[in-house]
Amino acid sequence: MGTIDTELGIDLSAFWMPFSANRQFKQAPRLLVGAKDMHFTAHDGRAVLDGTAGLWCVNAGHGREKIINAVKAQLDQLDFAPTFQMGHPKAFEAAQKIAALAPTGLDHVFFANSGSEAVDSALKIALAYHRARGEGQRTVLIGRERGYHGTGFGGISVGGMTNNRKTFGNLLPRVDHLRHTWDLERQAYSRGQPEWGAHLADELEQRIIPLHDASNIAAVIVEPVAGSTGGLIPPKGYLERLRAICDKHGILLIFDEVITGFGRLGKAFAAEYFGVTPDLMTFAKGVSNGTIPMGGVIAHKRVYDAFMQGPEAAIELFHGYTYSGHPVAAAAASATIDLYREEGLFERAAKIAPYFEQALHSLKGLPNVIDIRNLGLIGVIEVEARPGKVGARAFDAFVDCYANGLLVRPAGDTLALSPPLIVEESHIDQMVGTLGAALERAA
Ligand code: PXG
Repeated sequence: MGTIDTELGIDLSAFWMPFSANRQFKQAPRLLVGAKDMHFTAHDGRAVLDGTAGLWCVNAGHGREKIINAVKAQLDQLDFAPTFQMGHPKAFEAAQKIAALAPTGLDHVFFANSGSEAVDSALKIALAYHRARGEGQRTVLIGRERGYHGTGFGGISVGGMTNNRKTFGNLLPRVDHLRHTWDLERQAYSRGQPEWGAHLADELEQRIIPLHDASNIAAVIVEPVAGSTGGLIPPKGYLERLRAICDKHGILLIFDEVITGFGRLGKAFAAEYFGVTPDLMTFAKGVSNGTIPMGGVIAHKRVYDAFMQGPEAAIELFHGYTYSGHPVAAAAASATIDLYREEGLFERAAKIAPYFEQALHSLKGLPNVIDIRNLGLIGVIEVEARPGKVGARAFDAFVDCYANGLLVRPAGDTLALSPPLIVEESHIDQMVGTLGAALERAA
C-alpha cells in the first residue's frame, strides 16, 4: 500500500531512503522542492536556510548559473563518451583544474562518481602501487575508529563507525584501526585544533607497526577532519606525526578529503591548510558543487609514475567506472572550480570562519551542551545523550530547526553546521539563534 503525501500528492513508498528512518520519515516527510543560494524551499513553500551545504557539497551555494549553464551546454554538445581507451576534452580539462588546486606533487586525477568509489579507488591504487614496485606483500590497510570513508566494502572496512560495519559480515581482511582523536575531558570547547592529542599518532609506530610489521602495511587512511562522526578536529601536530611515521616506514598516507576538499577549511584542501601532503587524496562533493555526482583520487606523481613502467601498450590499472570522468560531471566540475576562483570563495570561507567560531561558541552553557568544536566552516555542537536513547536529543533538535527554517545535520548526539562558503554573518546569526532555541527545547 502506498504512503501518499497529501500535500504533494506523491507516493512515498517506493523510494527506500538511504541512512534514514524510512517509516518515521514517510509519516512526517520533510521534502525540499527548490533551492537558490543559501536557501532551500520546502514543499510547503517555506524558505529553509541551508546550514549544511546540502550534505557538505554545495559549497558555492545553490542554483549557481555558471554551473547550470555549463551542464546545459555540455548536454547539448556531448551527453556521454567513454573514457576506457577513449577520451573527451572535458575530463582532461577538469583533471587539470583539480590537479592545479592540489598541493605540489599531487598531479594525477583518477575519476569516480562518489566519495565511496573514490575511497575504494584510493585503497586499490595503494595496493597496486606496492605491487608494481615489487612489494606486493604490503596488503594491510589502516583506518581509524570513528572514521567515515563511505559505504563500499573497502570504505566500511577501514571506516570506524560501528553502525556502518556491524551488520555487514567479514569486511576486508587485514585491516586495523588507530584510535580516534577526540577526548571530551581534555579537548572540550577547543576553538580550532585541540592542543592535546598529537601523541595519539604514535600508536601507529608503537602498536600497529610492531603488530603487523611495516613491510606488510600498504596505507593509512584518515579524514584530516573526521566529518560524519561529528566533526573531530585533529590535535595540533597529529597529522604531521602520521606523515612522518608513514614516510619512515614506506607506508602510503591517504587523506580522505571528501568533505574537507574545495574550501571547507578556507583552503582548496585540508592538506594545504595543515601543511601536510598525503600520497593519495580522495575528493567528491564540492568538486561539482553537488550538482552532478563526481568523485576521484588525486595521486602523487611518485605513485602515478610507479604504474608507468611496463610496456606502453599495457593497461596500467585494471580499475575504473563507466562514468569515470563523465562529460556532464566534468563540465560541472570545471565550471565549479572556475566559480570558486572567480568569487574567491575559499578565501571568503577563511575570512568568515572566526565569526562562525565566535557565534558557535556562544551556545556554550545551553542545556545539555557538552562540547562545541570548529574548524574553518565546520561547526559541531555535542549534546549529552538522553539515557538509553542515543541520538534522540540531537534528532529532536534537528526536526525543531527544520520546522523553524534551518537545516542542520544530526549525527549521533552531535549537530553539525557546514554552510555554503557564500554564507553571510546574518545567516550565521540566524543559524545560531535557531539552533540555540531548539537546544533549549530539546531538554
Ligand atoms: N568519505 C568521507 C570523508 C565522507 O564524508 C564519503 C567518503 C562517501 O561519499 P559518498 O559520495 O559516497 O556519500 C563521505 C560522505 C554527514 C554525511 O551527514 C557525510 C557524508 C555523506 C552523507 C552524510 O556527515 N560523507
